[in-house]
Amino acid sequence: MNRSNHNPIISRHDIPAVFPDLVDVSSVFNPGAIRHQGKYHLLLRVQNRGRETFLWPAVSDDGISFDIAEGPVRMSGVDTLPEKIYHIYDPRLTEFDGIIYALCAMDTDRGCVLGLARSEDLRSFHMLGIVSDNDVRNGVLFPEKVDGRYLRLERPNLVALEGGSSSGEEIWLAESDDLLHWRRVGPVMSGRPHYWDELIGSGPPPVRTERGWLHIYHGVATHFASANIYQAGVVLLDLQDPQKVVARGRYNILEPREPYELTGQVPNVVFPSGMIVDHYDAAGFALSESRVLVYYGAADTAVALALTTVQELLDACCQGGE
Ligand code: BMA
Repeated sequence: MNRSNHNPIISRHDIPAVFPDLVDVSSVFNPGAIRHQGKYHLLLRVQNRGRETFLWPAVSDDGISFDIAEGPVRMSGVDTLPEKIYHIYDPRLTEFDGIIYALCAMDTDRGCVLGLARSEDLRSFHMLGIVSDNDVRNGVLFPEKVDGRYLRLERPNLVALEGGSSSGEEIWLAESDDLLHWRRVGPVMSGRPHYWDELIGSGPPPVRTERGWLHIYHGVATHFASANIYQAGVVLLDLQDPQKVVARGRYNILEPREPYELTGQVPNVVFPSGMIVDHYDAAGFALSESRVLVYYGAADTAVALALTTVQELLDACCQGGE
């Protein structure tokens, strides 16, 4: 993928001050992304100096230059949840019938769970509830039903990282009839010990192409002495049976190299969380020559953009692949 010349496209200086909670914020990263009514929308993860988390909308005509909203989103429904929610973050955005759904990670006293919020305008959200078991992160909805069921990918956090946080080495498929109650179907893919993607988790929601579901994920190399390295890679899943991997690239497609990726709150991190394909055909398949915009968190500090095409991503799935 090619980095935008404007990177990082959004940094903490771009977030307007909102008194008293959000003045001189610490970071903005891991955005959800969606094209809605002809505009490119991001839902940014912003942290203030209290290390509290806010979701913050931004909108653009070209996908590169964003207008940041005056303030964070309004989120109703959180106070009525049965437990304390410390942070709502890393939203992945999907639209069904004009409603935008944000599937988010939420930190609770029993670990990280997935929360599902809905919005009609990307400014006000309503939290529908906790929609996963304990210790799950990186949930992404498929953009349409398959065999009459909603599907999602999710990542159980079964691996404890040094320093206390948890991660995982498997991405699972789950299904639902109503978006609220989910059943696990089975594992889709595992990390590859010793290589670039030892631990893995979904990036943005999968995209439908004629060759399969195109899916960008992140991989963590843990075998370096001082720091984990977060990179991005790509996999193709079967259209009818997304539990089946059709092709998986052997190489990462983006790794931390630029100063804004190497240095920050968490060094050595590129974390893809949003992906927008400009053009689809009449049947809803992403066109192979279409531009693709991939939004990622850089070092858990800023938002960056990488550009590619559907065809280049498909090619990358097969490069040296299985
Ligand atoms: C993951 C998540 C992400 C974060 C990444 C790098 O486990 O916590 O939110 O961007 O680590 O720190």
